[in-house]
Amino acid sequence: MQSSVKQKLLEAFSQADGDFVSGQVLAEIVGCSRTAVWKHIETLRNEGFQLEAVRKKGYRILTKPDKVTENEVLIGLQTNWLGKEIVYKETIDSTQKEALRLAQEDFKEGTVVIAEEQTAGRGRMTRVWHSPKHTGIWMSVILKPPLPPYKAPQFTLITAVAVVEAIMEVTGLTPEIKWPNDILINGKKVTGILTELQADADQIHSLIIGIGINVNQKHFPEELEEVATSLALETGETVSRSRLIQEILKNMEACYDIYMEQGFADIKKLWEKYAISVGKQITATTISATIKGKALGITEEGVLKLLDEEGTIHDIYSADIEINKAAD
Ligand code: BT5
Repeated sequence: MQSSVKQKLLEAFSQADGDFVSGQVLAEIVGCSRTAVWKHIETLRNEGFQLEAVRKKGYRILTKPDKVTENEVLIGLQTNWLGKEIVYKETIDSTQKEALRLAQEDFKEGTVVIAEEQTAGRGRMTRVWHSPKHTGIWMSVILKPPLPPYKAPQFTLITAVAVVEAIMEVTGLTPEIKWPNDILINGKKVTGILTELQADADQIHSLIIGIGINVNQKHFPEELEEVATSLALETGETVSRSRLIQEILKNMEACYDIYMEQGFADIKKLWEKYAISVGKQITATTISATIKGKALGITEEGVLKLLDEEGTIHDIYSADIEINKAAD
């Protein structure tokens, strides 16, 4: 649909202020047939508008889609530098890829790439991140902290704290963090974080922090049904994605500033407060081994300390963890 047609239709609905507009009137406004109007209405529905059609009355708008466009996020954003530049894409392969490209092009620290839909959203390693349109937050934040690369994992933890607090603020839910990069509600994954970096041996050039949040999905593909949830499923209400993005960016900026000024200690305390795995019996699956034991906590560098049954303490840098049923 041409954008001028869309604009005319939306203007007509906006003027009707929730009342019906007949197909005939819409056809005249747009300058097309009534059949063409019906097709345009279908297109709007596919874009997320809820439109009611009643015979002899016409069409009326029930809800507009919850948008995450640049303006929607910028208006009301309470940050000093984070998210002041938003790159919005209706559809993209992966916001990580785009952010990585922009970081190489010298886009400023704090630039955020947001997409309505990802066709090749990715998780860690080569895993797929399910990112359907109109329902989730799929975004990547470019940071350029002047730090050595071994500090990068801390940013996953900083981000997790910022996201948990934003979800609490916006929905009243109490999410929990599963080390290193999952946020769960009632044991199901609502958010995944992916931290990627460009660096040389001594210094980070840029950190690309990907955040994927299931916000308003009502269903998941079969393979995710048991393990994934959304904020809407947990609250029973639709949640504003732009408001949540604003809250995340505000928290992330605050956490980042605290971290750069005072180090990791305060963020670590918050992280431990929200983490479910600390003190529990877990199984950690790394690339090379599966280790069972008690999660003792995280180090200043964000490394998980795991005490196995023989009394050996392992440093886990990256793994998938499972909390064992017989947790103590
Ligand atoms: C993650 O990986 O959890 C990191 C996900 C990061 C996604 C964001 S979205 C914006 C940015 N652009 C991208 O392309 N990516 C980032 P990992 O821990 O490896 O978990 C991946 C696993 O989570 C998959 O193998 C599935 O089992 C599961 N999964 C996939 N999509 C999901 C979803 N929407 N909700 C919950 N679980 C999902």
